[in-house]
Order: sequence, then C-alpha cells, then structure tokens
Amino acid sequence: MANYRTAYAFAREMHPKTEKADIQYGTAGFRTKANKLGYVMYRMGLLAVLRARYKNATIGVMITASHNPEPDNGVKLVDPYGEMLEQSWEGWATKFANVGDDQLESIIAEIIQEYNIPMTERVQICIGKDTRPSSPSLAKSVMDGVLALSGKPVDFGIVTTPQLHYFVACKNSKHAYGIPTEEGYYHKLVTAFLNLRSHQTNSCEGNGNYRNRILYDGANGVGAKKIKQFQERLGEALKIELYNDEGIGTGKLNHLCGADYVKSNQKLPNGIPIQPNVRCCSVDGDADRIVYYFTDENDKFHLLDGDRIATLIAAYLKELLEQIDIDLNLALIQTAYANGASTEYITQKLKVPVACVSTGVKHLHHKAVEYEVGVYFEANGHGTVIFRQSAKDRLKQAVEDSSRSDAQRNAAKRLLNLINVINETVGDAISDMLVVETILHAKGWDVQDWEATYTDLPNRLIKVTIENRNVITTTDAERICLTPPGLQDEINALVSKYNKARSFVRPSGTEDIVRVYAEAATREEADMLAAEVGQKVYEMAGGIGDRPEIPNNL
Ligand code: G16
Repeated sequence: MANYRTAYAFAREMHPKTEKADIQYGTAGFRTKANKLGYVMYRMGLLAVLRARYKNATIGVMITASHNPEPDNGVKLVDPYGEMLEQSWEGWATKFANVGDDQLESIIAEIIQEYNIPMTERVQICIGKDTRPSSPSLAKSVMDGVLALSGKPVDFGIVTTPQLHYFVACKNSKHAYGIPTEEGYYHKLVTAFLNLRSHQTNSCEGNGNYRNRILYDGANGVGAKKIKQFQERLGEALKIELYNDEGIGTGKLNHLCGADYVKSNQKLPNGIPIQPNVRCCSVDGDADRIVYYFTDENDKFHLLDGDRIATLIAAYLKELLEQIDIDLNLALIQTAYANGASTEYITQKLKVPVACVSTGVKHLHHKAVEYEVGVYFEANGHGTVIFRQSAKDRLKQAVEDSSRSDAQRNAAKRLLNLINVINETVGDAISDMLVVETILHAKGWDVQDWEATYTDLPNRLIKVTIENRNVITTTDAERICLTPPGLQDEINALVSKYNKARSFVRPSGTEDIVRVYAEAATREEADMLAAEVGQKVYEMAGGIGDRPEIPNNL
C-alpha cells in the first residue's frame, strides 16, 4: 500500500500550503511567524517518519522558536543520538516545506526511491513543544503528518528542547543513556549532581568563596516550569530562586529577559533583583542556552557568557584528567563570536587546542565528535561536552585499576559522575548550570574568582535589518564577508582604526536580520566599531527601517 497517497490527500484537505514564499531550514530548523507554519509542521511530521524508517530509529520533532519573540514559532528534527538533523537532509526538509500540495506525493516517492526507504516499519516519533500558545495546534499538525505515514507519535507535551533530545537518545540507546521520561531525566542529572556534592569533604552550604544560592531567570518559558522539578529535588544542596515565571500566553516569553536579552544587551533582565555580588543566571525560551552574571557593589554589570562557561569546564576537565593521569585528547570548539581573550586564555594558558566553526550547535557538535573529549560552546551560552565511548571506558578502567592511587581513582569517579550531569546530546541550560555549580563548588570559587581568570575584550552585538539577508555571504567560519562586493574591505578599514579590534557580519539563520559583531580594546571603541560596521551593512546591503546609530555618548 502506498501510504504516501493518504498523506497527499490529508495535505490538500487539512494542511494546505498557505504561503507562497519559500522558507529555509536555518541555523536550528524552520522559524517564522507561527501562523505561517501549520503546513510546514505537517510536512515535518511526514519527513520525520521517512527519516526514522531510513535510520531504523526513533526521531524527534521539537516545536519551538527558542530565543525568538512569542509570535514566532519553529520546528526542528532530532536525529537518533539526540543530535541535530544530519545536514544532508536539511535540503530535503527545505524541499518538503516548499513544494506545492500537488507535488507532495512525488517528493515523498522521490525520497523513498533515493534512500530505498522501507515503508512498512512501524517507527516512533518523539514530539515536544515549548510554552508558546501556538505550540499545541502546531504539534497536532506534526502528529497528523506522522499518522499519515503510519508512524507512531509519542507526545512528550511541554518539555525543554534538550529534554526532547535526551528522550530520543535514551530510546535509541535502549535506555543505556537514561530512561526516556521526564522523571528519568531529573533522576539522572540530580543523582549525579548530589553524588558530586556529597563526595566533597566540605559542606553543601559553601566551600571557600562558593555559596549555594543562585538567582535564576526562567525567561517566562519552559525553563521556568522545569526548574521547579530541580528545586524540589535539589533542596538545600542548591538554593535556586526563580524569577520570570509568567503564565503561558502572557506575551512575556523572552520579553526583556532570558539569556539572549542579557547577552545581547549586557544588562540585568527585568525581574531579577539587584543584589551585589550574587550569582545570577538566565536561560532562554526553550532552556537550551544559559549565561551567568552579577552586579557588583558599584552597580556595574558583569557577564559570564558561553565563552566563560566553556573555559571553566575545559580547564576543570583538564585538571581532572591530569589528576587521573590519563591522556585523552581534549579540545574546545568555538565560533567567530568567541571573545578573543577567551581564545587566547584557552590556547596560551590552558594549552587546550581550539577550533573555530560556523554558528549553530550543529556545526560545533560535528567538530567536537572528532575529539575524545569535545567541549563546545557558543558565546551566547549554547553548548555542552561530548565524550567518546572509548574515553568513558578508559575512565571506568581507571576507577577499577588497583595500581592507581586513591586520589587518581577518586578523580576518575568524579569525572564519570560529572558526565552524568552533562546532557551530551545538545546544549542544555539546566544541565550546564549544574555543571558550572559543581565546578565552582569544587574550586571554592564565586563569580568574582571565576571572572578573574581572564579579562574579556569589550564587545557589542547589533542587528541590522536589510531587504534580503541572503545578499550577505561569508567564508572562513563566517569571519570574512564575500558579498556584497567591497563590504569586507570597508570592514577591514574600520577595524584598522581601533585597538585590538575585530568585526564580522553574517545573516542570522533564525531571525530576518543581519548580525554585526565587534570587539575592541575599550567599550567605547567596540560600540563605535559595531555602529560603523552596521551602517556600512545598511548602506551596501540594502538596509531597511532604522539605520544603525552612532552612540551619542561617545
Ligand atoms: C539557535 C542555534 C544556535 C545559534 C542561535 C542563533 O539558538 O541553536 O546554535 O547560535 O540560534 O543563530 P543565528 O545567529 O543564526 O540567528 P536557539 O537558542 O535560538 O535555538
């Protein structure tokens, strides 16, 4: 029976294509206004079943627009190990989303033929959604697509993006990675975290400068809902004070709060009280990113972003590996947004190799698997650590090796526990927070000690709106602009006016804008350079709306 004929009929009747303009599978799947996405969701349900049959595995579909404002929504597919959809299939996703209703049947036939996909396998598709009011009806469209090709939808309801990635990995590993339920997820992370705390000789309360209290900005999203599960389970071990937990549909999701707001504006989010030198963190709308920050006694804001988290983790892992005396190749993967000072610190001081790749965790993840231990983080707070199975096996052997000292075996145990706190499938804000808290506690550090490891170069990130963001193309991990012709020369000329300066531009893959990044020796120089490069983009690439302004306080 050719099931895909049913899919075609469904498409015409229930999920007809409503948009003429093409949509592209971007940095993290499709993202646009929620009311334009019904048919795209249905088609991603179809594609998920085809992918699952091809891989003979469970596939995930996450409905979220993460850091975007509430009227947006989006969808991305999750591959068998919990990683992002293989890039070679992104083209298929884009084709599926853009063909006319009358071509849907033939494109399904085409992909079946190209990959020789067995159409009789019964496969499961895990579906999750964030707290956007548009998510339930979009999830229904995905399910219709799954059912149309006789797949089995498994509805996880409202979950964080990294939880959905974890469920998929658990199912495909036959539970070796963990139990594919919310409870299984909390249990795995919390048990490992508490084990690490109880093995410290000092108390839970504090260690050196570390205090077990943190102010947590939930971005009025799913990260606010799910942190309550951790609060209950962690109790006194980590006192998490929750802020920004407005209800679903209040329009407050990511509004003046959340990780993206704090990182981009470099200031406190709404709702977090000013308490000098108290550790704070913000997650984004689907809780896959996190940044830390604090305000000092002079009300000065200090940001500890993804670069800081990456360097903290990489340094600690290196320390543990040295204590165990085991030689595993460890590397840190960054993007062009990484602060120059962080790259210098990690290569010169920590002597850990660094690789730079294009924006998007899919690129970082891909590079990180080339190492036995790959730490990857974007400056925006999106990242994790991946350990090869062979690395985990060697750590287990080290624990059992009686010729090793107690200190060495304990360090190996500690690292194995830490691996269980980490969500290796994708960046996970809450898991990352527990890892940071573990390391700070172990070192007896508070945020000031952490910040003292190196000094960030002041930097500024701005957005410029242009008519068609695809006129900007880049190369060299997005550090060089190829088109429009001449723009890179202008950027070079501007950069040369400032000290220790660097700037690049790239089209966003999640918003209809161009991002401009600038860093320089002083705050004034970084702000000025960002504005000047932004103006060049506006002039040379078809700017619309507000022209970037030169800051008037300089
Ligand atoms: C997504 C991706 C990230 C990326 C971010 C911004 O994050 O998962 O890897 O850094 O978009 O991408 P762009 O600059 O292309 O808009 P999220 O948290 O929105 O899913």
